[in-house]
Amino acid sequence: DLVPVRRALISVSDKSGLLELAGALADAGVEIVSTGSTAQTIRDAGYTVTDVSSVTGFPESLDGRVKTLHPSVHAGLLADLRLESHEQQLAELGIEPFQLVVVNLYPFVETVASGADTATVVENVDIGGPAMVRASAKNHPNVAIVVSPSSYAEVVEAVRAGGTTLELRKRLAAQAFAHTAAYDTAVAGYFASDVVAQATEGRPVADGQEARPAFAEQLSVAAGLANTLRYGENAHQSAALYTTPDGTGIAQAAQLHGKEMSYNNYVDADAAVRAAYDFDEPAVAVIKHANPCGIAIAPADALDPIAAAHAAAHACDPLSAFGGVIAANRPVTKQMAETVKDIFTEVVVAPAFDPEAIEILSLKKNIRLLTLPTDFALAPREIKQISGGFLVQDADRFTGFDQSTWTLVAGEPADEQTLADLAFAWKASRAVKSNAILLANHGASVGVGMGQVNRVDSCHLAVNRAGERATGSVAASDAFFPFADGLQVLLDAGVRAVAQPGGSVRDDEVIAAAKAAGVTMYFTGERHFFH
Ligand code: 93A
Repeated sequence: DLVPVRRALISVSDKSGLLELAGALADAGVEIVSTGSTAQTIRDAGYTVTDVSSVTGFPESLDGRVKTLHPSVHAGLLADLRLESHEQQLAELGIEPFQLVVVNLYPFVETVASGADTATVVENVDIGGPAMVRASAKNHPNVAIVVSPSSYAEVVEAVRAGGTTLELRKRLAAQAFAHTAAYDTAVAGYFASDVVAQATEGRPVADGQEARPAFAEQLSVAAGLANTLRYGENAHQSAALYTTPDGTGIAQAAQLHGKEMSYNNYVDADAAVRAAYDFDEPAVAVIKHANPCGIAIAPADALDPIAAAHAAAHACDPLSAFGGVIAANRPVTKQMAETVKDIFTEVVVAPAFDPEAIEILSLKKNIRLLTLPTDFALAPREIKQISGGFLVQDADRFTGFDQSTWTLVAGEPADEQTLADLAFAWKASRAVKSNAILLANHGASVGVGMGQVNRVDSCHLAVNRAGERATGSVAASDAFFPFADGLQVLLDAGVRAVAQPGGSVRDDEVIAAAKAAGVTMYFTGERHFFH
């Protein structure tokens, strides 16, 4: 099964290692056939090369769109010389077979990542290259197909040793098909993301300039920008982190100190940032299992605002904060570090750390310290995998939050402090997994009910967590109360005001319950499910 190499076809966009390869093939007496700039590069280095146009008898045309797409090339790639009939037909047609094909494709992924316009991106969809790659890979009993400069050395060695083995050609064919599959996935993602953008924004996407998270995701998979993680959610699951080439965010946050980030660390740090970074005021979120066990903003008169916000967030549920992940949207101060150092904490993420804070926290060997600027580029869309595909949606953000659009549906209009607390609770509830009920007072959560499959249980959970602090607190619900029962749990606990989207068919019953308790209730008109 050894195939000696007499004739090679080389057509590469990435010219790294090309001259060493061409030199080695020339030395081994191999005839080299090549396309435009590949041929030029080889010729300039002093090696003999045959232009593909002299093989096809057809000029490279249409700005290079038609170079190798010709029977004289493809019959030479596809002929199975184990068959007498193929050998005979090639002879009749006057076509010489190839035994080695070296192709790498137009740099599609890199062109998109560079922010090029649509026309340039489309021009970088390689057609002739993948056709040669697939033809040669299909015909691996006769042809060795090389798609990466990292394979040149091995192939040259085989050529020198008398030919390529079937084992090598099969391995190269597998790489080749994987390569064209990844390439087409990136191309498909690029086109599909326009469709997604149009569907989610209700307007056509101009010029391919939209951000493309779905595409970026696929790009990074295609480009292999992956970091292997120690394991996944559990020790028996292998895992990796893929970063998007054009993005910033928790996946790219700089680590100042501590052990390697784990899969769960990333998930929780992402949730923590989602919770804390949306606030304009100094804010801290403490996260466990992607849910907040406390969120707080600093009181206006705090001397050390971020330390005060942390203390308040921690106080919400100190028991759950053990082993948590903390996000702060202001630099971590010495005072905050002094408190955090005594609480077992997995990760702290903040825009910066004061030098004393780093000094204090780095005494803890295991705590991971990450920096992420507050103006990091938020992914405009979110992707969730389901079996057989994935779902894409616009990210849920508080853009242009405007409390004056709320409707008072029960009780007296809230005073300024209550309105501020309701605004805080409402924003904070967005970071809580549904069904979410968040009780707050003075800019800090005092009880959080999360992730329950009915709203009544979430109300009980929030009230139980808050204990005595439920009395006089305000409540936010991420979605409407379908019945009055959940709200009644909050009213019985002494909640003084409630914000919820409204929109239930039983809104009248819910409003009546609030009125009966003399409690203020606003409809926000917007739901913030988070799963
Ligand atoms: O535009 S193409 O899709 N049409 C072709 O017929 C064709 N043949 C080779 N692109 C084609 N190629 C690609 O050109 C190869 O995949 C390679 O990436 C590139 C090499 O061109 P040059 O040698 O001119 O740099």
